Amino acid sequence: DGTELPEIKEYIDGIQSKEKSELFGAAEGKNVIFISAESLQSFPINNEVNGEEITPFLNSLTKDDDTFYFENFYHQTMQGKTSDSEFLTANSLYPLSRGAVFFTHGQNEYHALPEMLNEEGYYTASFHANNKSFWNRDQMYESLGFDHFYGEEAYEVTKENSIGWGLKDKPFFEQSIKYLQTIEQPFYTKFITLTNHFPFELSEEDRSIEPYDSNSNTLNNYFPTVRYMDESIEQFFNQLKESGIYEDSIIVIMGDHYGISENHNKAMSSYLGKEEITPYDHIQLQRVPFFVHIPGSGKGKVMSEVAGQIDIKPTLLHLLGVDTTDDIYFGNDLFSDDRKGYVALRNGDYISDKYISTSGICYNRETGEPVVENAENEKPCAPIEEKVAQELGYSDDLIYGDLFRFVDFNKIK
Ligand code: GP9
Ligand code: MN
Repeated sequence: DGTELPEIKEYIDGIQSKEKSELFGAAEGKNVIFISAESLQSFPINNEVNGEEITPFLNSLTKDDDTFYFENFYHQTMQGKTSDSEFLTANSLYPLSRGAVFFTHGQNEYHALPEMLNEEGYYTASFHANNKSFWNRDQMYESLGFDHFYGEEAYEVTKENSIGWGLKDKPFFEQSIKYLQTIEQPFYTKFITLTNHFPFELSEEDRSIEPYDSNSNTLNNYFPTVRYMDESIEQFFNQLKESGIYEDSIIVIMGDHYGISENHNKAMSSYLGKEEITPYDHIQLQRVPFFVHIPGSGKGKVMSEVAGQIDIKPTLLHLLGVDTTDDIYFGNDLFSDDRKGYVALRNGDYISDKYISTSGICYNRETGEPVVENAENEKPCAPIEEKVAQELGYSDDLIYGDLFRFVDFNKIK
């Protein structure tokens, strides 16, 4: 019956940013083009393989005047993979520790980003060239407030333009433009890429760089498919410019989750030139790129604060000038200075400005050295550990109890 809500709301009140950031409303009325980049981690960004750049286009965005690039941004997904990243992005709630919330709680009441933008007069759609019921998207998208889902049947998929999981990213973006040109503006659209998915298959003709050479074919083949995705995003930017959509839009790019699991640590350590991948390194490898590109803004820069997928909903809503004071969510506006200062991972590990807490060890985030406990420095990671456990618990309460049923957001407004 929602009796837990006041306590949860009080907690949330304590972590929300109180000040409006300087960028509040900076993209008011603009279209949003959100690209969910399959399995893209941060380590290939501004890095090389066989002496060649892996992501030349994304690298150029990290230096671009109109782009904010978050270099310490973490994915927070669990077993629900892409769907967990979608859940985090839409709701600023945590996914579940087991299973996929898209399947288990697809019929809950939510107060998601697409629904909120709907109320602001936005048309909302998701584009993904896969079976509509994969991850129970068809059902969950309705609960999240998407007006339309352009699934596999909206695309011309042939043997020639497919590989691995389906339609290749270049034809995917190319074929999406005609839909973008006809839907009502302003729109919020999400594009989910597919080619850079395990096991990272790519035909010779689509390969612009050579694989890496190690004992892991997964890691070896990851680099050419990451490059292919980078090229597909560059091509999409150009097509958006040609079709006149670009000027009135902001473009957001996010890596959905890791692509290279810890099973490939040996190959990964050789690529990174390290003796081994420590628990600290493993957490740092959970960084995924996050870009916010605002054409003509001129304010872009590299943002080094710790951030995560939980922060996307309030960040985007504030950019679009939507007030979220009475909303229920666990992230922060990444452009506000008043943030909680840590990113919680679903297993209770966390990254704060100062520490990384994982496997029961408290690391100094800057140096990667375990923090030495002494009389003045007793259990330095413990206070935030407790907050993280509490926060994950509240998020679970909201989902398991379907508590959004008991909140009348219209009344609050
Ligand atoms: C499937 C695509 C990939 O539609 O989103 O899913 P993943 O395996 O990454 O969760
Ligand atoms: Mn994925």
